[in-house]
Amino acid sequence: MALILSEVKDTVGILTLNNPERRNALSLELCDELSAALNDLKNRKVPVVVIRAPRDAKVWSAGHDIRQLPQVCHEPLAYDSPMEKALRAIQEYPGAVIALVQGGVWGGASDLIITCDLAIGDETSTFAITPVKIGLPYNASGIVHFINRVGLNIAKEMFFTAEPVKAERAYHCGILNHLISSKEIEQFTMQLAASIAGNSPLAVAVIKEQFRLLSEAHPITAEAFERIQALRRKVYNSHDYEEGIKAFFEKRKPNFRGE
Ligand code: YXS
Repeated sequence: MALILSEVKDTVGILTLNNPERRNALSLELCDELSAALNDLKNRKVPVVVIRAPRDAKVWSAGHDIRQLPQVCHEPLAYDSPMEKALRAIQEYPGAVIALVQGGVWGGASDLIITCDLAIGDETSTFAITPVKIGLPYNASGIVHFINRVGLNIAKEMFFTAEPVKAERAYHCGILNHLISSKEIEQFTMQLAASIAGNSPLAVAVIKEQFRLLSEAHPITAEAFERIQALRRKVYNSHDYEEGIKAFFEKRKPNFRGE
């Protein structure tokens, strides 16, 4: 069964997450299919892509597939992991990538949404980033995505609380470009996509790459880089990370010890 359904309507590609049994968790396989589908649309010179879950989904995506998170003592969000590769495929797609969001968005899927160029949500959309729930150290590029999108204080609140941000607030803090009713969101998103597709694809692609290069340009010293890696290693080597994953599978609250 395809985990990503792909179709092209006129000038707009539509990629639909298709793993409802696992609440569209971003499994290694689903992320690989997402990257491959984006690459296929790129080769077909499709100027705009919409990424969505099935209509009226209660859960847009449950985030990284926790069953597939590497066990303790291994980097959980490696640069060359399928999820990180899929996020870069979105960033590097030579055209606008628009998230059409209905339902709950969890963990790495929230990072995916804010990595898209635009996000359109309905009243059921919520957004949570949850590494502190499982004792996991998020990665630097993901944190930069949140700082750029919602600003330091909102990003810190999202990471520290791991609580879902509801639709209205998601719109006011910049996660969503538009908050549109569930009845109208599909038509609205397709019209927006078609209007962008009618503009110069070369200019859109180059301006998108300029935004990426300029917004990701955070100078960092070698010492700061090494300090980030050392701090993150401390976390993914910790009892808390091991306990966080175990608790998820045992469907219980984790007993974190801070070590
Ligand atoms: O028990 P079975 O086998 O039926 O499977 C259940 C869940 O275990 C499974 N499932 C997942 N499996 C792997 N990874 C996941 N993230 C995940 N989420 C769910 O799907 C089956 C149905 O789940 P269930 O019964 O809970 O569905 P529900 O409709 O009652 O609730 C839907 C959710 C999404 C509210 C609930 O499943 C949930 O809270 N899931 C975990 C959401 C979450 O914390 N995601 C963060 C993943 S870690 C991540 O993305 C980053 C690494 S980070 O942590 O840094 O943000």
